[in-house]
Amino acid sequence: MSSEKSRYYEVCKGFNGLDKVLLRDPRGSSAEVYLYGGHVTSWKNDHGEELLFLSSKATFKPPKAIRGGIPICFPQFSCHGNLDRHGFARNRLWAIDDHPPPFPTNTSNKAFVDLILKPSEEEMKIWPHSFEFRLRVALGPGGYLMLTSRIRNTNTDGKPFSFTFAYHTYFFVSDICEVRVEGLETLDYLDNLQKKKRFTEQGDALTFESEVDKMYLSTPTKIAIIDHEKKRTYVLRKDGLPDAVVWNPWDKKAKAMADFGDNEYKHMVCVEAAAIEKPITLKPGEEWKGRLELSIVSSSYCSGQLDPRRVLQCS
Ligand code: TA6
Repeated sequence: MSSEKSRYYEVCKGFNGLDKVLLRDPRGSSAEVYLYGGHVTSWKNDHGEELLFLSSKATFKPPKAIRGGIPICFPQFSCHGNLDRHGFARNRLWAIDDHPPPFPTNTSNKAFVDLILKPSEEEMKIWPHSFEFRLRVALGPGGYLMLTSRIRNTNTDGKPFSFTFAYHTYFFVSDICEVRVEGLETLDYLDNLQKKKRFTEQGDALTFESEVDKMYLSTPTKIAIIDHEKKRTYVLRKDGLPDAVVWNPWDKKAKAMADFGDNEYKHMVCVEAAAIEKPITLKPGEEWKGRLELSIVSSSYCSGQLDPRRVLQCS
């Protein structure tokens, strides 16, 4: 590996000796990706502050998924099918892809890693489809984090396949009661706490005072997560992912999850870029691309007024 490359990229051992890749941007921001699950577990700004929530009780023991960071739900979101919840990609070992096909967009990023997942014989028994899932995780100048998934149907039997998908991002927040999510107002959603009954969101920002598990349909490509206390706004941009899921387990569910601390619900919110309502169908040879870009803006960016609408309107 060239010295140039190692400035931005390093393969090392993480928890339980699992392989991980460290990405570094010379200005100080960084990210960590485990080959187990193709799972981003850390994203830090150029002050070294962690921006993703990772449970203090997360287990790094296959086949259990890692609790926190950005789990990848594929080929099934939640219980939308007969596979285990959220599919199998998050509890499989991915490989580093040293010879990825040319990347669709011209990018100046140097801090990136390409991972690849192909089905094992085991998978083919439960989901009889041949595919190539390429994931690029990139840390941009200025510290934004970008995940680009390219999924290709490589079936040789002429069969198409369909799947649902989510980047199940756990954002770190200082106090969930002080968080607002902007960009989902007036949209229809399916409430997972009410047998997926369909509702229309009220006209104001989403705030949190109890368990939330909602699947928003056909959302804008930008969503803002505002952490008032931290004077920080996460801007989530997405392509190829029409839906968005918002989740906080609150106290009871938190206590019921072994790999989650009883009070940790106060410091996380999941806002997940997803394709659920209309499953994606690929014929052999076809490829789908789903992109997630996370960035942060501080309140000063909006001249002191934390005006999320301006954030969503800004470039
Ligand atoms: O994305 C929200 C959700 O589907 C919730 O219903 C909740 O189950 C959460 O995912 C976590 O799922 P997990 O399988 O990681 O425990």
